[in-house]
This record gives sequence, C-alpha cells and structure tokens, in this order.
Amino acid sequence: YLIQVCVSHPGSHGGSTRWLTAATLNNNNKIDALEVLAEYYEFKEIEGPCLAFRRATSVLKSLPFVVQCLRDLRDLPCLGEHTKAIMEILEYGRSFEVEQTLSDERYQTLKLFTSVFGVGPKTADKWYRQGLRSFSDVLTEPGIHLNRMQQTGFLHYGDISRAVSKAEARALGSIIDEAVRAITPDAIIALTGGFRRGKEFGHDVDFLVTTPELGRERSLLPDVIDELKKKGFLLYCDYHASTFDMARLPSFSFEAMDHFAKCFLILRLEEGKVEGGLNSSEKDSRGWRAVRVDLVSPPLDRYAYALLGWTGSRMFERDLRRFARLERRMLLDNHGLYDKTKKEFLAATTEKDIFAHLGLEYIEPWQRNA
Ligand code: 8DG
Ligand code: MN
Ligand code: MN
Repeated sequence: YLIQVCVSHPGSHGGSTRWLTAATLNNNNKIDALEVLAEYYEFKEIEGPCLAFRRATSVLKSLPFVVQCLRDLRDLPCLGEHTKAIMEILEYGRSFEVEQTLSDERYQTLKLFTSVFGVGPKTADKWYRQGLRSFSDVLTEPGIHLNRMQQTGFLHYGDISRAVSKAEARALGSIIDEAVRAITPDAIIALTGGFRRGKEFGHDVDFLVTTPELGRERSLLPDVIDELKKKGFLLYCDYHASTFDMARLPSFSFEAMDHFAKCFLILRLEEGKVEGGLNSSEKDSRGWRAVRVDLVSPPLDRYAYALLGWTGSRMFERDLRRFARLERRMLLDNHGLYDKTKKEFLAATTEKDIFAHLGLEYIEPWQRNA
C-alpha cells in the first residue's frame, strides 16, 4: 500500500531529501497523537510546529509497516525534531505532551468551539478570552452576535458533526445530478474531496460541476441553488460568485481559496433516499438529516486543475505544489500550472496531463490520502 515518491536532492539545503508523500487509506500507524499536537499549535497560530506535526503525520500514514521501535523511524524525512511524542508512545504507550495537551483547558475549549460550522480559531479564541467555555455560555452570553453561518452551525450541530457515510454521499450525488441536469442536461458532474479518494466517511460531500460551453458555468450555480430550493433540499447556502480571471494569473499561493464560483451548502437528506438508511446513532424520528455539501464550478478549460485541487487531501496538495515549485520550477494551484522556465501556462484536459507535465507517474485519487 505504499506509494512514496522520493526526490533526492543532492547538495541543497544541507542535503535534505524532499518527499512527495502519497498515502493510502490503509495506514498502520496510529497518528492521532500527532494530530492532537498539530491542532494544538494551529489553535496557538504557530505555523511551524503545526506544519511539522502534519508532515510527520503524513509520513507515518504512508508507511507500509507498523512502527515498532525507533530504528523503524531512522532515515524517514520530516520526523527529525518531533520524534519525542512518537518515541514516548512507542516506549510507554502514552505521551506526556499529548496528554498534557488533551487536558489543556484552552485546547479543549477551542476544539469544542471550532467544531461549530462557521466558527474558526479566531472567533473561538475570542470567546475563550471572554471566559466562555461551553455552548450554553456562548448562547446565553449577552452581547455575543452570531452571524448567519454560526446560527445555522448551532441549529444543525448534531447533524453536521455526525460523519457522512458513503451511502449518504451517493444519495446526495443523485440529488445534485438531478438538480444540475434540470438546468443543463449536458452538464459535467464529478465527485471530489475525500469520497473521491475512497474514504468511507466524510465531514461533507464535494462536487465539481461545469458545462461544456465556456462561460456558461458562471450562471450555473445560482440556477442549481434555485432548483435545490424549489425542491425543498436547501437549508443553508453561502454562494461565492466567480472572481476568476486568467489574465490576472499567476496569483499563486498555498492555502488560498481559488477564484471559481462555489457554494457551501447544507442540504436536507431524506431517509428514504439513502440505501440502508441514515447514518445516525439512535434511530432518528425525523426521518431526515442535514448534510454539508460543497459545489465548485470552474470553466471547462480549468477542469483538470480544479479536480486535482479539490480532490485533496490538503496535505497532498501542499506537497505536490511544493514539489512543483522546488523540483520543477513550476507553480501549481487550482487554476493551472505555470512553467517558470518556459514562461508559459501548461494546458491539461485530464489529471494525467498534469502529472505528466510534472514528470510524475499518475497518482490515483486513493493514493492521495496524505
Ligand atoms: P472531509 O470532507 O471528508 O473531511 O475531507 P476532504 O473532502 O478532503 O476535505 P474538504 O475540506 O471537503 O476539502 C476538499 C478539498 O477541497 C481539499 O483538498 C481542499 C479543497 N479546497 C480548495 N478550495 C477550497 C475552498 O475554497 N474551500 C474548501 N472548503 N475546500 C477547498 O481547493
Ligand atoms: Mn470533503
Ligand atoms: Mn468540502
């Protein structure tokens, strides 16, 4: 299950080896502990260690064997300074740093608050500094203004924090398919995100939708949203019109949102539409649940790049971009690939074209779970 592309890089940056970590879902190594530490630093807004722990997590995920002793970790990249927690877990079955973090009041509170749709680390931290520690603190505190997204987040908290199953993703696929085809029968619809990578569960379902006719995609999402509303599926919609302008490229950065038209939705999913029923812990008397759905609508000539970008994982995308930049002098993002040597954008109609431009063998979606 190991697919790891190792790019040796003699002579540069102290002889460091750069890796493009391609991990499958079958990981043998417990990485939860490292994820806790990554999150701890994310909440503290200290990027360096946060990224280091995320990288270490990716590397461990990609290993085809169970790490049993420190010797197994020798020669692995990205683990250097951060083996302490791993070491402790291997040796004592627990890590002091991780346990300390898990019992940290600020960590616990920010973890709780950021689990609400629409609440990011900044807002969570602000509430924490105001002395708020629980949802009821937030909801009863006078002077706290919740925006529409956060109100919806609290309203549908139970449903949205419950994982979406593959069967539910399939049912939503049919709903999206029907709504989009009601607008344009020749639309192109693709499942992206974690479910395209083969995950069994997700926090949302991501789709890419577009039309063969260039420019027509600009009005597609508003029409689809109206259609979903008309059919009674729409519980919440946050729509962002396209700000994409090929002439303004390259405007590349790592984590920035792309400029395509997109919407972040909450849809109502009926029990009867899901094969095997809804994913609920106790039998739900309502017969429906709320689900997060993301739609993105790039122009067709950007399709391959948008698909690659929205398939993720975030860490895989990050690694791939870094690889392009450092090894190929190319700038990659959701909109395109720019060759700095040739000073031109490289055309691609499929993901295979993009990997070929990068001089890499094709990496399947299920191998992108870094
Ligand atoms: P999950 O939903 O199962 O938790 O995992 P996921 O499907 O991998 O995560 P996601 O948060 O749904 O994001 C899917 C991919 O979409 C991820 O690689 C990042 C990418 N993405 C962009 N632009 C944007 C954006 O503007 N917003 C969001 N939410 N995701 C984006 O490329
Ligand atoms: Mn997703
Ligand atoms: Mn998403």
